[in-house]
Amino acid sequence: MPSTALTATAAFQALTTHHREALSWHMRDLFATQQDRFERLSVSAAGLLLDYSKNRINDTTLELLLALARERGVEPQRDAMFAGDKINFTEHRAVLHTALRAPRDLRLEVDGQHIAADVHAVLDRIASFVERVRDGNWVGRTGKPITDIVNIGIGGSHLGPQMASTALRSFSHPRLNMHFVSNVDGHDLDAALAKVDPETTLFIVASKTFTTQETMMNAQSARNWFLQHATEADLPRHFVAVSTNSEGVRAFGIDTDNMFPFWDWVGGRYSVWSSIGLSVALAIGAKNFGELLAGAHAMDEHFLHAPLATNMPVILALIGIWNRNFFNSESLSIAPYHHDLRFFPAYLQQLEMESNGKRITRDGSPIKVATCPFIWGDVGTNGQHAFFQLLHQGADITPIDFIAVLKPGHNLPGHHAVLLANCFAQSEAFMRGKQAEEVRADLSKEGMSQQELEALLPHKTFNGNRPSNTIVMEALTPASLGALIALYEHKTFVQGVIWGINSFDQWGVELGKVLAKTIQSELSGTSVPERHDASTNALIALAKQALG
Ligand code: G6Q
Repeated sequence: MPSTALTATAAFQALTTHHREALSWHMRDLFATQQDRFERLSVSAAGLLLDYSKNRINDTTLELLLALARERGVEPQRDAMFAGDKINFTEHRAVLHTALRAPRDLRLEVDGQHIAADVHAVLDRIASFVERVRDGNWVGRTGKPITDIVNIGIGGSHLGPQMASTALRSFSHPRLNMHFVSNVDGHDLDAALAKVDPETTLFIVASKTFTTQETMMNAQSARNWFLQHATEADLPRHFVAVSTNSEGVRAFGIDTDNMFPFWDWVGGRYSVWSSIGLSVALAIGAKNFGELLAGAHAMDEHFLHAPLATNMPVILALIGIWNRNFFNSESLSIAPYHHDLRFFPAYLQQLEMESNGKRITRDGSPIKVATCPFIWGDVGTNGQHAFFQLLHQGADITPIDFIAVLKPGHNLPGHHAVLLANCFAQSEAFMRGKQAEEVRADLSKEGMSQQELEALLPHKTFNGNRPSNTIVMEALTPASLGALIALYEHKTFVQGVIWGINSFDQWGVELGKVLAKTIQSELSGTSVPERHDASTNALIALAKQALG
């Protein structure tokens, strides 16, 4: 593990010098002078293609970035993660989401636990449960098959299941409607309960710790709602749990026979591959869930064995470092051109921002450079009619990851070609821009007066030179989605290694879990709290008055 500060490394310093030169480049010229730029600056792996040619890079940039990856120890740290070393040292935990999608014959033992045997024993249990629900043999209390699944969980126990179930909608069982309840705001659960029938609904209480306030409250309220229509004896047919905490599950009143376990070496935001993915498996079936795991495993194998120079997660990470630490891009926009991927930006928001939203390095000292950019975005083409204006002409330069799917999952003629045309046209426009001469020519054709033309010119000119990556897949399938998620997981890991931070703890989230407790007790008490500032006291008083 490197102990040198990132900024003191030879590679970082060389990149700083090189960046001064890069400031004068325009990507239009780079494309004009390098005919094989796409061939040179694209890579394929696990059914995905990454086109990173529309970035402000040349061969030297890549060489220097790869040298940085080597100097920071990406390869040995990657190997340590896969081998089960306790790289999450602030929580004394191994980080083994890759083992969740490894084949049965993986030989890996951690703390005396034969990892693959345990993983596959749970996967087998999930498969048999899932098939019983899907084929109608698991019935509700009145003998009717299950029609609705309500996943109750938050954060890592919600975003992955919701994103993946939605993404794989066209693989879903036609009888099963999926619902996802996360927010402690009762409107969330209320809206879901309004849509379901207690006779045919299965609730999954998904919580690694089984202590998370929001999930426990929602689960309790769902249980109370259910018991208005049924008896305690009916609970086992309608409530199952996913957790690492069997005591908590039992105390809540769910039989541990109906609990699907996982392990402390699975981080919440990396847990969709574990039992936390139960709702996904119910939606798409055990075989397709296996395909999702296989797609991720294919990306794992690529990440583990491909040379750094052709290693897709490594390259995606290094491009991000170049944009963040040298061009100072504060955010990264994610633009999936597929409606079923609409929750993917939010999923990545947690994956990257919770993993790398840190400013203290592994040796406890503050980092001297920026770390994770803000991750945000929305599906194309919707974003084009809203925030893309800023991406084209705003004062900040925001890199974009476009995600394009070549074949649609529907039969509506015409739509998909229009969708893809928009995706490719946008990345081209961000790269090329529109030069003053082109604008002038267009406006002259319209017969505009010279004076008006000159006044309009700066507004209609686009500098371009705005970077983007395009990730392309043939079709949105369980396997390609698995590979896509794993790509970003490993990208996140590589960036964490380069920044020298622990990507696998989340003390800010833990803080959030306790912060509200003081005010909550004050809200339910009788006296007006006085220990806060005037603003907070007044807000509490308002809420107390309203809540009665
Ligand atoms: C994920 C985070 C966080 C977590 C939720 C839910 O990496 O730790 O988002 O997943 O707070 O936690 P539980 O699953 O324990 O309810």
